[in-house]
Amino acid sequence: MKHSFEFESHRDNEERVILVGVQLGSDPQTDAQSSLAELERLVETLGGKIIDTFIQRRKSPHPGLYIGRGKAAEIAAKVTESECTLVAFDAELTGSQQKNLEEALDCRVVDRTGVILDIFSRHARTKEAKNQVEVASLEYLASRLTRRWTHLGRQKGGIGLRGLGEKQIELDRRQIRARISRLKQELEHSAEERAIQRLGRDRFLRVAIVGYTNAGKSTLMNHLTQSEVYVDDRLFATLDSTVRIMDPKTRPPILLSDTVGFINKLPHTLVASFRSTLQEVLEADLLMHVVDLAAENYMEQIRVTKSVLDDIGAGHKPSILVFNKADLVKEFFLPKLLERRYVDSQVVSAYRSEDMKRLRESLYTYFERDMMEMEVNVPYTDTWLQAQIFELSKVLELEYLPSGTRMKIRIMRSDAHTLKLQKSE
Ligand SMILES: Nc1nc2c(ncn2[C@@H]2O[C@H](COP(=O)(O)OP(=O)(O)OP(=O)(O)O)[C@@H](O)[C@H]2O)c(=O)[nH]1
Ligand SMILES: [Mg+2]
Repeated sequence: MKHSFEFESHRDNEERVILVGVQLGSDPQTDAQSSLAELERLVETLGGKIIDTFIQRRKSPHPGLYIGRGKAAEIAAKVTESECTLVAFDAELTGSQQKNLEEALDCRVVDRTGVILDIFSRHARTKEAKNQVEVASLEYLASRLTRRWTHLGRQKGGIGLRGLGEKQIELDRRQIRARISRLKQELEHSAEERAIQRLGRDRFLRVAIVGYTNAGKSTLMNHLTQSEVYVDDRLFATLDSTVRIMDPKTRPPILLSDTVGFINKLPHTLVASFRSTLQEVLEADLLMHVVDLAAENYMEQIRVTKSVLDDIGAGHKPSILVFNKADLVKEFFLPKLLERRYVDSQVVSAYRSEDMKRLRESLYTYFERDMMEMEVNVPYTDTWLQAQIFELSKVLELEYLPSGTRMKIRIMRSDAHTLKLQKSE
């Protein structure tokens, strides 16, 4: 009986993973425990089974092994005893640290960046997202090309970019560089296409939904726009940016864009290669920063999101904070408290239609501050201007006079300026 149970739990391809976290004295801001819990979710997203967890407190990383020798020996014993197939470090390891650890532990080793890159490469759907992830992954692998995967590779398709690694193992650095530059050229091309698409949306008001992974960005996007963007309770469900109109009736129309989620220690190569997707964020008129109120460390998630926004140059953008998943919160006083404490914030549940209505209204009110009321007289011959006015402004009154159409409108100041509208007498 025991034998068959053992057989069941050792399915082919199932990674049996030991997690290792290090609380560094030099970095008291991040709490190793919650960071490790997050790595656990990341590894589980990849189908790994966690069999044990280790945490070590150190002043600074050991140059050769990251962790201390004693700790390494302790983990090595556990690896053998538990038939572990992968040790995942909640850290960014150098290529040589990773190699030394694999020797010391006699087991494959992956770091946090490798895990995140693996999730991204599995979740990428469009050609552009796939290329972006491949560039980031190749850059990561280029610095750690060794033969260790052939030596330790007993299973296929495990965690940590092995698919890509095995494919690339025969390639030398020069070939990798060549592939990276070809991919970058393709990405350049996609970026140009994106820029052209954006041009067409130039006059619309643009809100970019940003926030930590799994905060509910896609769900909010769906409920605010009544559309169907892919939602999943897994990390990094969305890797492409999607743009939708919030309510076809408002003038000017408000566009929402959903984009890739952020995470603590988001690999820099990823941020760099997702630059064109993140361009949507840079060009938005307003950021809607979504926070998962049900996450224990939501304050930390706010901090991380802000620092990624700073990194990509969007730190100065006007933003509103949307605390989501209020339906999961038991403290009934919390919503009031948060809304009072943070200016321009709102506590919602994406599942409550009254909350979505209120959020839509506050987005609209936000832009109303920059709108003005004016009366214009448009000659009947100027059909282009008339069309623009109908597209971009809310027409309050309309009267056909011999000299043209007299309109009372509400319009964004900037649009009135670009259309060179003049108040009629
Ligand atoms: N209870 C509750 N669950 C929510 C709410 N909003 C979203 N969720 C759930 O949270 C999970 C993540 O939602 P997504 O919309 O995929 O999150 P995301 O921010 O787009 O995540 P990534 O694309 O991975 O960055 C899903 O299981 C949703 O159903 C909410 O208001 N209340
Ligand atoms: Mg999403």
